[in-house]
Amino acid sequence: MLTYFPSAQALHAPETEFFRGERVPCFESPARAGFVREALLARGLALREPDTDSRPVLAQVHDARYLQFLQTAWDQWLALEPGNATCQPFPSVWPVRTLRSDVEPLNFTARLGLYSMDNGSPLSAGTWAAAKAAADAAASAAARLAEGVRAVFCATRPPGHHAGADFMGGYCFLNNAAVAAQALRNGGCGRMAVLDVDYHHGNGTQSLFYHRDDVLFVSIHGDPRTEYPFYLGHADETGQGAGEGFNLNLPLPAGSDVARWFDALEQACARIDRHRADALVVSLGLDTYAGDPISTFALQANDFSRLGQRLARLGLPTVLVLEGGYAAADLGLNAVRVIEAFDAA
Ligand code: OKP
Ligand code: ZN
Repeated sequence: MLTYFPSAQALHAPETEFFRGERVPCFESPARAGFVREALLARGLALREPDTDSRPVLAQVHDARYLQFLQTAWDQWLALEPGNATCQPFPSVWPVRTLRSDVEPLNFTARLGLYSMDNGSPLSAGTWAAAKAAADAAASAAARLAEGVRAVFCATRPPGHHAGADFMGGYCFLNNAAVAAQALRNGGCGRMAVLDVDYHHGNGTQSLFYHRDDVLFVSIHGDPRTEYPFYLGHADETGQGAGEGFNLNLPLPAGSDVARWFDALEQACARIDRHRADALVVSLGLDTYAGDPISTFALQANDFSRLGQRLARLGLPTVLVLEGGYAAADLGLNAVRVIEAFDAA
């Protein structure tokens, strides 16, 4: 499978995140990409650098003031105090209900909170460069599909599916899957489907397409009543306005077994078939793996082959975009299982 692997991913390398009240090494690390790279190269897959500037599509997906903030955030942080080069900014205040988000505060931490859904998306010096490169990979993949390529894998980080029009969250900054879907729409696909199989609900992607009938969003994930991102991803979220009926959430209880997960995948595929999409974008989170340190589903190695085979059977031009997956040492092999089974089917 044609695969994009932006070397700029390594530039996003914050050291720590908050976990159970403590600062711990980031789960979402360059090491993840290293294992993916090794596994892909070991299978003889060529890795490409992105070749398409995602800027025009980013301007369709994200708000201008958020893009401006994200691109300059690290420099703003350094401008406060040179010593900030060796520490990480975290938001500590958010404009929740009754507070205003239309006025951009002058205070940096207040701006960071305005553009964040949580304190779990640490920034580093190269965050913009890495996130932009991942979005460029998504735009590049869409361009290849427009040329007739059947399937493309974006082996990218940071992930994107929690990022909305004007906020970062859950290790995500730019919504790569939404960039791929929108770029495909721009390229002439009338109807798109996005299938999100990450353990966590893709709240950003859902919100970006919630009012639209041209991009169907389907997600299988841990029930948000107990699992991140908590505030979106319930079964009764079906879309709004023109988008009514074009959002399908399939939340599963934490700890659900493999059979239940594949039952949900069948429901998801049935809905995608009915949409008669011209192309498919898969938010390929691999944190449904039994060995994942922050998730509770139980997929085994061979289940990722089964997933790849089922995705291929949808019979659609497909962009697969890497999202989560934190059992880093097994991440590469699990990704390879999905894409090799897809190719073989
Ligand atoms: C991102 B993706 C606490 C760890 C949990 C939220 C999980 C983000 C998952 N700092 N943070 O969907 O794989
Ligand atoms: Zn996830």
